[in-house]
Amino acid sequence: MTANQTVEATRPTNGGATRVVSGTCHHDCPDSCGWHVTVTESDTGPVAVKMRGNPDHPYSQGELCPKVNRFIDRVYSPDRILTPLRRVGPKGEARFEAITWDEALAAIAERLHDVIDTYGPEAVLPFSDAGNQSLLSVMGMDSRFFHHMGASRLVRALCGPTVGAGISMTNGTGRTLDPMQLEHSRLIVIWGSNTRLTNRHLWPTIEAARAAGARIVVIDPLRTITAEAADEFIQPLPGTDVALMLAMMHVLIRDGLVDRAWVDDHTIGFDELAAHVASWTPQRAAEICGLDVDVIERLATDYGTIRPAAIRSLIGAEHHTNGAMFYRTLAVLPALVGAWHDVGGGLSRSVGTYQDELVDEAALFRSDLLAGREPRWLNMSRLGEALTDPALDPPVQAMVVWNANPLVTVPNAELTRRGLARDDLFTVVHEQFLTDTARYADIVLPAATQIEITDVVPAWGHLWMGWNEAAIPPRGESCSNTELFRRLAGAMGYTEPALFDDDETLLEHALGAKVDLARLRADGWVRVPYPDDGRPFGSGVFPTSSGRVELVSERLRGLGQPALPDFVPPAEGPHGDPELRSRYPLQLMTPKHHSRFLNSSYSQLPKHGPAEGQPFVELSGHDAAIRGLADGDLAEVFNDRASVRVPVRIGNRVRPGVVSIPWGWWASQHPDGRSANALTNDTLTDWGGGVAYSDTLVEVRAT
Ligand SMILES: Nc1nc2c(c(=O)[nH]1)N[C@H]1C(S)=C(S)[C@@H](COP(=O)(O)OP(=O)(O)OC[C@H]3O[C@@H](n4cnc5c(=O)[nH]c(N)nc54)[C@H](O)[C@@H]3O)O[C@H]1N2
Ligand SMILES: Nc1nc2c(c(=O)[nH]1)N[C@H]1C(S)=C(S)[C@@H](COP(=O)(O)OP(=O)(O)OC[C@H]3O[C@@H](n4cnc5c(=O)[nH]c(N)nc54)[C@H](O)[C@@H]3O)O[C@H]1N2
Ligand code: SF4
Ligand SMILES: [Mo]
Repeated sequence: MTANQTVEATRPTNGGATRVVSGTCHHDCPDSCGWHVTVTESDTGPVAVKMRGNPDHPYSQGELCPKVNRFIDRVYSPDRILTPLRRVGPKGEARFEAITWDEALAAIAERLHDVIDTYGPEAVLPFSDAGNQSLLSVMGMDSRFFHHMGASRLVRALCGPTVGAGISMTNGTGRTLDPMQLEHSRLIVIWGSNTRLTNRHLWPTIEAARAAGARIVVIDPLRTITAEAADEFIQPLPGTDVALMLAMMHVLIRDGLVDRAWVDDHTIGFDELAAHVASWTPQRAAEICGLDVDVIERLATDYGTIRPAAIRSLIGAEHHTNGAMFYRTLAVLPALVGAWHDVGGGLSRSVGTYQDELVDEAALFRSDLLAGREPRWLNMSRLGEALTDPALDPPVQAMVVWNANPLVTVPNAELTRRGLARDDLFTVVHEQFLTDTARYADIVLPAATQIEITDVVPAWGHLWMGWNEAAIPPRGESCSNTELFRRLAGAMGYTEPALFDDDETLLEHALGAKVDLARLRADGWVRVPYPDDGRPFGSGVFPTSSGRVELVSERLRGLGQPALPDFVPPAEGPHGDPELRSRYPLQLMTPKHHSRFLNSSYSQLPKHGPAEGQPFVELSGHDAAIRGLADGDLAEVFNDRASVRVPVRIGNRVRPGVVSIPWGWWASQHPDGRSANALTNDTLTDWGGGVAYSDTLVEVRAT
């Protein structure tokens, strides 16, 4: 099967020829599934009529998911933006008129030049995330364009960098175990990941391990669908897991379950760690985590005695002020029991670093176009602050948004809204749909979808880099992200040749040295290099300065962080500021929850949103009863940031003291126009630049 080859040559009833084009899903999802798009030739050009999983894809094996099974509906949705639009009403009201690309580009160039002339180029803020995580679509031409301009730079850390920064402090790299190796594990601890929802194509591997005798433990503050499928479910209070990990270390050392030979050969700082965790008794952790002592004892004993032992995690647990410490500490556990020694042992998280090794980022991003300038960095998690802070010099006067819907995805959303509503802010949004963010744009530009773009998808959840062949041309006047920046560069009058490279040249620059692109295109995917014996650290050498796993970290000490793993309670958490807790005693979680949603990307579509019901807040029976709330009552969830009105659902997913508003709905779909992120905390994580969505305290009352 080849990626762009015609595999069927039939004649449908309308007389047009049919072909099947192979591609790869672009969503910010670990699974990066392979698909087949059936295309029919019609009088008006090629039409995509069907999309199915590619049965030959080595990871997804023919299955897509409830989000993407209806991707064709998304592509041909009557709500797709197909022409440039100019705002004609107040910001947020979504009154626009269609204009031509020439008009749009002229208006954008005039305004950006004005801003740059008056305030300097740093007054321009590029804002993007991973709406399309394909190699060229996620970053490249935009970097070149904004580097050449000298615009502010964006710290993109809503998702993932905190995990990597945490694990690196222990292992010297964020590189981890290939999740497919879990098939060899006999203990799988899924720690802060909702695999069956967010990483569904990994579940068969976990079930295969279970069939071969593996025990599956899930550790999560929420009783997720993954927790329900586990052999054991452990439900700590949010943000307290580091205490649990320290107590596990205590038990492992106390009971002689440490692999001393491996520890002596491959770690530094064991004696200091042992002295430190001596006081971290299961009793102490049990009180902090809200767990029973015997649960902690059993978990530690299982972890110290069952081999191969693997820990699986993704992202959710990083969203606390101690999020990097969570992952730094988690990475210590496999070292203590020598788990890396075993095939199927160790810590499994992103395998993106294996893919990154094939990409020449310098050639793609062209930082040299900064020409010695060092524009400031603004953190995407603090977008509201960046747009409203009177002390910011220069102020952000123009913003170009693509691949992102920040009004829905960034914490402290009402502050973002106040920023976006500023009359003196010029906002350009390149989008497929009129999102909450696009409603505030001065100019909206139409974006193509993945089946209209040729690109390469480096996966972070498995080892296959996928080719994505455009199945149909861009609909209407939409264009890809790379084409957007070529057009903007032309409109600005820039002449730097690197700003006009076509996609083929870009792929050659980015991958040509290490990947046979013709082969990738023909085969549809290539497996990235990974150790043949399945063990990422089989040699026992780690890329830290000591070459060993750093149980004690001088680098962390240098950053003003604890050199040893330590529990730092989040201020807005179960053991945080007592005054705040007296006003807002409930911990709010805003997890991914809906199988038909992918972040903010599907809730507006008729076969996705309505099928998932409507936004709600889930409370335990205990918390509902003491507030006089019954199932279905409309409640107000509030804190100092905002208040959100949602119906109550009494359920067993949350324990007393914890509530949940599943995330993914747009603010404009909430009854009072404010989403879960109106309430969430925009405090940054300890290190790594991420953000503490889940350190959010609220109160709930009847309305
Ligand atoms: N409360 C709370 N907030 C969260 C999270 C949470 O769990 N709870 N999760 C966080 C996480 S992990 C993430 S990754 C972020 C996700 O945040 P985002 O990346 O902003 O969200 P997405 O919905 O994946 O994509 C955003 C937009 O990209 C657009 N898009 C798709 N393809 C293209 C393209 O090719 N070109 C252009 N121009 N646009 C395109 C889509 O139409 C969509 O509107 O949200 C974070 N926010
Ligand atoms: N259906 C669907 N699939 C998706 C997405 C989606 O929106 N919908 N989004 C995609 C994206 S962008 C990403 S990054 C991945 C994320 O994949 P995951 O990381 O698996 O998903 P999350 O829901 O962000 O978080 C996972 C779990 O972390 C838990 N958690 C939060 N705080 C803590 C803590 O303190 N301790 C512990 N032990 N657990 C904690 C949450 O309760 C949640 O159940 O999913 C991807 N897949
Ligand atoms: S969203 Fe994830 S699970 Fe669904 S098709 Fe895309 S990569 Fe696969
Ligand atoms: Mo994410």
